[in-house]
Amino acid sequence: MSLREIAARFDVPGRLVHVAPTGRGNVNDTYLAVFRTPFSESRAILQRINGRVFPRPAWIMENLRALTSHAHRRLEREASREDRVWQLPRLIPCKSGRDWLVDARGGFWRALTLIASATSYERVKDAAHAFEAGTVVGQFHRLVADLSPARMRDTLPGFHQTPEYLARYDGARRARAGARRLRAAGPRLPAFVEARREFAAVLERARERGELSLRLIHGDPKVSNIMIDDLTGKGTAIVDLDTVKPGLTHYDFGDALRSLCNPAGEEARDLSAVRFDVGLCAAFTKGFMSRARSFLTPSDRRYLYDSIRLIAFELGLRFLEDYLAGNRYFKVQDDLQNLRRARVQFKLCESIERQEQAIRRVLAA
Ligand code: GN1
Ligand code: MG
Repeated sequence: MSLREIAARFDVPGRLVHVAPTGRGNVNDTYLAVFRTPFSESRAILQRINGRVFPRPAWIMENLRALTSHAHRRLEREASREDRVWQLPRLIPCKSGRDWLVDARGGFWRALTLIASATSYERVKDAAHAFEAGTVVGQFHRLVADLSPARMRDTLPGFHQTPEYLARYDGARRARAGARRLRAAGPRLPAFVEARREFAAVLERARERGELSLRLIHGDPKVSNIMIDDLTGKGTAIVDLDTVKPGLTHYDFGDALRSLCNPAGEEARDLSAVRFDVGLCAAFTKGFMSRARSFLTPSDRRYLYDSIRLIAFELGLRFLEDYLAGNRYFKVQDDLQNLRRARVQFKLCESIERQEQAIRRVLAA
């Protein structure tokens, strides 16, 4: 089945006129499909879920249904009190009535509505952008605060559980090819990891002690998944809903900040440009708290700093492990890309550590 044939199976009004890759996802394949009638146009996002990463794609769809029906109902109910129209993509079923289709090669496809007249950016623009991103992430958490995580599937077991990534890294560095790759990359990377081995369990230990509890999370609130309204400049939606599952709110808080507060971006080639910008962190946190303050507990707040430091470290570790294992998880354009990405996150993590006191002050405000 061709891409065009797949796109045409989804229930969008009109005839398919265009379908082409869009976005820069590291895991799934994403396309924009355009349909036209003699008097209108509809656009949809078409995605093939990466079956190597997500063992049960149908569970993603179950979570998505539960999330969006809850969120859309609440958004409607609250609409008249809001200063904007908050949005969240909706599933587009196939003409057959099913939510997804599987192609002849086993590829798992689904379609989502496009958030129109809005843009997501690969890198942060300014403090106003960071503030709006904060409102979007906070609004997402507010919306799902009354949705029981026990009802949702764990679509990606171990996701954001740093000790598990450490164990995988240990496996990769002990394998012959991984050991060779790690040696060639120099002694600083393994030393960096060793110095943070204890710290890696900080959030999981807090969860075991009952200080933090499972909620529903987005899982991937990086800056490029946050949509800013082109017409008003306000945050309007968060997209990329594949990792919505039970987890700690802290995974999202840390992930959003490690992404947003690095103005050089994840793919930076010049390491000296990579740093954690505390001003952007302050702006994001202000936006986030404007929506989320009411349901964060004092204990939640105590771990916010750790979450930022941890997720930067964890993502670096994930990139490094994937490089050692031969680039099987994250898509790459060249063999060294995951190694470069790891260095960027570790550099960012160091910058976070150096500014710990200033960051803690901003988070307490
Ligand atoms: C992956 O595929 P994408 O770009 O949405 C990854 C995230 C990482 C991100 C880093 C399922 O997200 O955890 O933070 O790359 N998603 C998965 O860019 O592993
Ligand atoms: Mg994602």
